[in-house]
Amino acid sequence: MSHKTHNRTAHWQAIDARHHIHPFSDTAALAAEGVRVITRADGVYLWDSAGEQIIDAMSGLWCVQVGYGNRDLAEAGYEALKTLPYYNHFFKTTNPYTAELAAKLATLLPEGHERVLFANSGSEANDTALKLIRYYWNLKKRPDKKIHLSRDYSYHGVPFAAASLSGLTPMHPQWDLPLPGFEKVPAPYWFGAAAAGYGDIHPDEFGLLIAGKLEEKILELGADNVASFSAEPVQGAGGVIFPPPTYWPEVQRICRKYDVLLHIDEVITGFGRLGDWFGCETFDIAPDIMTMAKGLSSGYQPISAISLGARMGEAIAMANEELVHGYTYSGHPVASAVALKNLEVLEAGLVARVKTEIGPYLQTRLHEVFEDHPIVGEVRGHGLLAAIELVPDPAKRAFFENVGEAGTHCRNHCFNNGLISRAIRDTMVLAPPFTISEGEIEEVLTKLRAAIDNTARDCGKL
Ligand code: PXG
Repeated sequence: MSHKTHNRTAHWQAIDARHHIHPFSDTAALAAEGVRVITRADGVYLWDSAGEQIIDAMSGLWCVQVGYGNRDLAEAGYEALKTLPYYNHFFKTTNPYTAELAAKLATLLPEGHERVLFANSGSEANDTALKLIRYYWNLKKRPDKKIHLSRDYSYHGVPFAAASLSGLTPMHPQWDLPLPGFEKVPAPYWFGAAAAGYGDIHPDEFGLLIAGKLEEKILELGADNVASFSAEPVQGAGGVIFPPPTYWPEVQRICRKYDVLLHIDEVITGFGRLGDWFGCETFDIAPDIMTMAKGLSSGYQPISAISLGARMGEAIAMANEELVHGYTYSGHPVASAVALKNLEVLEAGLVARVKTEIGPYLQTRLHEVFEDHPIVGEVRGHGLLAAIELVPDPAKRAFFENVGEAGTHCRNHCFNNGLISRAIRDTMVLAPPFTISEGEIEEVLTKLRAAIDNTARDCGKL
């Protein structure tokens, strides 16, 4: 890192502190502490303005599937920028990049998903999905079907509707949310079952029991009033919650029985994170509507998509009226070109690599490294998504009294040692780029082990 850049750190920190309000951050505290300035990235590494190298085991915000610095994506973007930097799809027009992207997606999506809409973020995709669900039931002359169900600990984005749909409760009070018409059911969080009062229950039994709570809620509200159930195949930001194997089949049976549309949010699980193109494949889920973002472009450009299964797709495409919805940048040509190239790169071997090589490697090594650790209660994961539960006593599935403290300590130890991992309550999370090598996984594990050892020392357990 050049001397000049180093000298500018204080300048960037000062202007940022004065003028930039950060997402999900305490602005005053951050200004006092001094923000870290990330200046460059390559492969699985980031560099800050002081020249420190950081290994990013979170793929940014769970999105950089192909790793940083992919030249093919950069060149695809540059070509599109030169050829058609902008045009929209409102006025009876399309462009080759977006048309090709829609067609390519149709070959990868679950059966019957032939039609897609584009937006710019996961939040917009989910807001759009909720509007399309409303519209569908209005078209079907079922205007009472208006309530959107979703789960505790879910993350679906931050606009009014998507935040209302989200079940992470800290997302609500500042904004007087949730809006009316949003109801929650419990998450299939087996590790937390004992702490939540379900006792020492087998995962299979727990999966059925929690799916049963969805049925109870539908009956309580009246099936005629329930529009949809929204869920991530594996809950990401809520703590990397993998459902027991009994959960998804039962949820689908219930949705079909009560004619509740199933909306699957693949924003984190989509595009290979679990070793299949979509979590729907991994868990054999047949969604009515699906939303995706992040890995669609590996985060290189802001773009998201909403795909419609046969039932919704036909009804909406054949409604014989204008669809009164769309963004200035829906299906942006540059973002579409980059996404198209990204899918090519993923298809050329990276998704398969997650399934058969690097995913299994990470999972095996995680179990080896953290087995019998004095504060590790569970290691769970699949593909390149994993979670490590930090607990005071691994023999019991009970949490630390002051939830979040151990996680924050551990996250800080990681950060100070050049590793980015995410702490969700007291769960450490990994979601590295698909290009990560075995050697780089070893680096992540060495640093994470040191951080968890230090955390154990902090709380007197080592
Ligand atoms: N759905 C899911 C499942 C997500 O994880 C969104 C929707 C919203 O996407 P946008 O593009 O609007 O952010 C997300 C986003 C975190 C973290 O700290 C997670 C997300 C975003 C920011 C932070 O885990 N997920």
